Amino acid sequence: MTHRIYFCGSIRAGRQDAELYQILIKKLQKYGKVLTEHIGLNEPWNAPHLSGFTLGQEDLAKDKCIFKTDTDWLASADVVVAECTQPSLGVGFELGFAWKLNKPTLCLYRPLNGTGTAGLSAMITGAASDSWTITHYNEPDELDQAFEQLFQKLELTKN
Ligand code: 6IA
Repeated sequence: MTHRIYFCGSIRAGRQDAELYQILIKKLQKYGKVLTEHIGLNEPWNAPHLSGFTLGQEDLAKDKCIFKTDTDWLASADVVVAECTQPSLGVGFELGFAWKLNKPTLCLYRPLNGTGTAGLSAMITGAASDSWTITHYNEPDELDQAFEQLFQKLELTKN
């Protein structure tokens, strides 16, 4: 079955992990359609549906467009996967939105990344439940099993 996967990662909050996002998105594409594939691009603003945007630009009309597209995609997603290491308001917002909609969610965090934060927000770890998983890792290949489990569980709940 092809799942609709919403991947979250930092954009305006910093693009340090862009290459990692790309690797994770490739792994997720084995299981279905990643709606937010642009997050892994070196220049997401060059994605067809985003062309015309620039990183530092604040343009209310364009931001409203992004908000509408992303919240519609989130509502239609079967599962949400968020790389939470680079703290991002947008990712935090998306996770709150996903939580309210009871979306199966996997939050990924690299404790040894050196961003200088004191750890993952209590608002993310404290939401842990059967359908809200937090996985710590250091290298992307460590996630293969977590992804396999996530999608196996999703298959079971869908059938
Ligand atoms: O606060 P942040 O920008 O770091 O928020 C990143 C999260 O919000 C991502 O998971 C995205 O799904 C969503 N998001 C934030 N900005 C955009 C965006 N901007 N386009 C699509 N999704 C976004 C377009 C302009 C940008 C490429 C410069």
